[in-house]
Amino acid sequence: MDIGGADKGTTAAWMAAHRGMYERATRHPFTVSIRDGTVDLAAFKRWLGQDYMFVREFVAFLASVLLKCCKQSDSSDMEIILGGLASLSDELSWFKKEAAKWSVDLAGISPLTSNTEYCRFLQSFNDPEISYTVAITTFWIIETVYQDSFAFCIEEGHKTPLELLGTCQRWGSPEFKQYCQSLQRIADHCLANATSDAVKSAEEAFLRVLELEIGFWDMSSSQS
Ligand code: HMH
Repeated sequence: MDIGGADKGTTAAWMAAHRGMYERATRHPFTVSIRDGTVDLAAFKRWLGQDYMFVREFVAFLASVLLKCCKQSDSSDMEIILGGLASLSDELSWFKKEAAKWSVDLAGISPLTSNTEYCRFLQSFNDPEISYTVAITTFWIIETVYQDSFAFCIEEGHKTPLELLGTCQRWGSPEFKQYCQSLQRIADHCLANATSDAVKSAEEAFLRVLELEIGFWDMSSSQS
């Protein structure tokens, strides 16, 4: 029984408080069209090329999260972040293989506006003044938006085209969900011990990620 959120972590409370924004990010017309089987393949290819560029920037972001973690946290956090960083190596190979399958020329792509904006946000975490708490919370919500979005594409009743199932399983798998839940536990633990200023900054970063994710899906669905 939940009589006021006292048994929930901070992150779950934010997800409830900002439900509308969270759903705009995780039930976006673009990913819902994958699930419905009505997805425009040109849009999917645009997403693929842009996300490859994003993930390359995400590697550097994660390196900055790892660095902040090493400076102030215990080793169990470090192992999870390091595992995440290692799996991005596999992810970059996956993007190259998938791009070849769809004839997307990764070398010829330049970032569209929303992608550039998102990458700039990721780069801002290089600032040592940004705390580990804010960084790990940001990392958690970035991964969770993809987990929730793509898990929906393989949930019961989906009509996801066969050739897109691999993509959806990459982020929609039970293993990826567990990984996101580990990140959530780390974030909640940090937030429970953080100053109110740090909690406020982390909530702002959470909302900023949702906004940037919506922008990224919008950009993928229609080139503007
Ligand atoms: C835009 N957000 C975006 N791309 C991704 N690959 C993820 C989140 C998850 O890793």
